[in-house]
Amino acid sequence: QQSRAQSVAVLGAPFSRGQKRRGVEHGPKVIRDAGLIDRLSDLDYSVHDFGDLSFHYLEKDEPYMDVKFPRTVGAANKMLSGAVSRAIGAGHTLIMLGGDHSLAIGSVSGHAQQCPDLCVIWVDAHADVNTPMTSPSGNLHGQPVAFMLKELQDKMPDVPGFSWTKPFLSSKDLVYIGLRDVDPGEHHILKNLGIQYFTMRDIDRLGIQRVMEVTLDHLLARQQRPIHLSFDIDAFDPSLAPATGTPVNGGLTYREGIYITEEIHNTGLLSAMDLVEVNPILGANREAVEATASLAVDVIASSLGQTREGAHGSISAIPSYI
Ligand code: Z70
Ligand code: MN
Ligand code: MN
Ligand code: MN
Repeated sequence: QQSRAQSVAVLGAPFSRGQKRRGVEHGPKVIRDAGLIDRLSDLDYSVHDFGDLSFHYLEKDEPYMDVKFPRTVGAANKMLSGAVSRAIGAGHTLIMLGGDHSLAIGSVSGHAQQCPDLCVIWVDAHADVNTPMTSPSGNLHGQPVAFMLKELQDKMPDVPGFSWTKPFLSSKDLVYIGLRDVDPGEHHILKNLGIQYFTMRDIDRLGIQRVMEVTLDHLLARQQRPIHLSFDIDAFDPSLAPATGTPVNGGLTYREGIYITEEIHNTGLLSAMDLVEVNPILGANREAVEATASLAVDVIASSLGQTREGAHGSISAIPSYI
């Protein structure tokens, strides 16, 4: 067990313009309502809840090529990037609550401003690496990784709203886990750049234990470095996480998901994480919404050191009758 950062910053990002379905902007509220802050405090962190950012939805924001709401998404991510950079610069481990996954552009870039040597673990049913030219939907939540990768720089047009950011991540410093809905253009990019990825089929073949071993070896064998975990709740099977915009059958089990986050915690290198795409409007009923939000809290708590075997951190917490 590695040392633990003493302080965690929680930052809500209630934003939905990276995709078409309303409701994902309420993600931060339902994740907080599921008890996030108390659960993190119970893990002996000092928790700094920075509240929610307030984003501006521009009235006039015409599509660029096929890209929807480019200036609105760009401005939101610029604001988020600054807030994430400041929180990490102040020494916190940062938890960003989305919101849709386009927010990872701001979150990861803000983290990279403070930690240029970071690596990224992207847990998702989707690869989110479409460029504006390959995107079948025009939705920016399917494109955030393309804005980050240095190797895609000459494939990226100048999308209005994004002049503040430059690609900062090498494709060898990224690993995907949980893929099962990859577009043709994305598959070409994954193969062409030699990106390390584990589909659900790979998890079936290798088991999650081996997947994590190879993931962490790939990213950390040559040097220890900060980890950014970008966790899309739709990586889980829809039976566990129904309240999300793009559920895809055959996802992670609860135990696979929690094993991923336990192993990341055990590196002692988690520096920031995103928990995105929880959409309470898309749950069939209150139980479906609460199950999804509660799962999100479990993922975050586990990433920060909650264990299934229990723990006895401080002697004073042990009852005297033992
Ligand atoms: C598709 C696209 C996506 C999340 C859907 C879907 C992307 N590849 N991401 N739901 N979270 O539109 O680019
Ligand atoms: Mn995603
Ligand atoms: Mn997804
Ligand atoms: Mn620990």
